[in-house]
Amino acid sequence: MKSDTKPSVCVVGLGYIGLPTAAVIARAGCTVLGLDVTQSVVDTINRGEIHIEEVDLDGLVRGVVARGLLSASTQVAPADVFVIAVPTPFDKDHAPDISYVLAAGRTIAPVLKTGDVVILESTSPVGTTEQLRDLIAGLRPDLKVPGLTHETPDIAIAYCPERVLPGRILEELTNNDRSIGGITPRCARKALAFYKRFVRGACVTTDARSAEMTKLVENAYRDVNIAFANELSMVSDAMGLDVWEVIRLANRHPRVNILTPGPGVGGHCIAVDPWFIVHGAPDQTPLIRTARGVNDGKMHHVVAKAEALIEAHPEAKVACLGLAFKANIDDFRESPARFITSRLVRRFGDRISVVEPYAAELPIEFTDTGVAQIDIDEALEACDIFIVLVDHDVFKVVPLAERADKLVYDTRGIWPDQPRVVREEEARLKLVG
Ligand code: SAJ
Repeated sequence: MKSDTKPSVCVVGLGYIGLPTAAVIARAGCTVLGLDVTQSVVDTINRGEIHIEEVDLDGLVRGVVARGLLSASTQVAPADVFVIAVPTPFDKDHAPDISYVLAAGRTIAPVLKTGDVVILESTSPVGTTEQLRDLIAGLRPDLKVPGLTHETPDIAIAYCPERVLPGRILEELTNNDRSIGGITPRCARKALAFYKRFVRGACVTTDARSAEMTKLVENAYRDVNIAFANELSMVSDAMGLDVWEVIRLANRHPRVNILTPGPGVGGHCIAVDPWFIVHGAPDQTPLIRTARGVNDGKMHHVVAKAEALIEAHPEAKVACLGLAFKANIDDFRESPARFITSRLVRRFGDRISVVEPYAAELPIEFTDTGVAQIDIDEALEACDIFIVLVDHDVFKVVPLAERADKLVYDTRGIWPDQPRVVREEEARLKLVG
């Protein structure tokens, strides 16, 4: 592939990362084939539509499909660059599952040709890119692969994780710095040349294993720091302190930046990726493992505290605010709010109503429970107890005048002006030591 021509690209996996990535690469003028195993996903994209929610993605996909720069298929075809963005879940023992990555390798191996670049983007345990390389070497003994030949390899293989935030994916795909880890420095250079076509952030080259670990470290760092905030919130409950006040004051220190307590850690990244490190070095990761335990334990703390509050007011109607795993998005995967609400519904039935503006309907576990999905105004009319589980903007803007008489358990600190009467209530309920 000569450097002045735009490479043809095949993006394997059209999910939350793959589809935006394919669309951004197409917008840069490359011809992109999106590959997915699900025919309905392929058909949706070929209609210029999308199957996931992400700000501005619909307009971008419609445009690049209309211009013939992006198309989707279940069948692989030759390309100059292959970007693998498939899921890497973990199993019940928190062991990473790279079967989708290896399946993608088996899919593209037959069509690889001299000069091609293979880039793995999926969050992966350290050493996965080398396993992908070995798989390709086994399937294509005719190709000289990097790291296994003393001659110039026929193809380049690299690892380049994304670090985008849902809700800001298109902006961050372009502007975030990226780590580009080559199996060899030549591989890193080939991948760098590709990313420079659409990435404005700094593209920092390194080796594949360091790039794999970088991604895991970024998310483990965040999980440990969220765990510190969550532990503070549980300590403050035990001591009858206002954790929001304590954090607000502590963060005025020039070198202290305590994150925000919540009802636990959701999503398929922060709650998952640290386990990849723990699984790789089980005896050297007590802190990372413990942080996971603190964040998962916070969900149970919230359930217990909410149950005590609700039990103490048998006549009260309860509104659970939010089911999403974080603010202002419609992603409910691994959501602490969803877990907590389902536990409260199991205990209190239709005394519980759910306010989730980003859900067209309640998730399946609420079917046949008699639980109503209402909006915030209906909740303010009908409910006495508010369990705030997600910091959606639409909840934040409720003025004190409309909620002053409510009993509020605010796990997100969205209403710092809520009267302290609730604190005394907690003392009466023996929620505080
Ligand atoms: N959370 C808190 N308190 C905080 C921050 C977050 O309770 O102070 C909770 C959130 O409510 C949510 C969970 O943690 O339940 C994760 O939220 P998040 O804002 O950390 O974000 P994700 O999972 O959407 O995105 C993270 C980001 N990683 C980092 O910030 C280091 C993003 O940059 C990554 O690309 C993404 O993981 C990923 O895909 O790996």
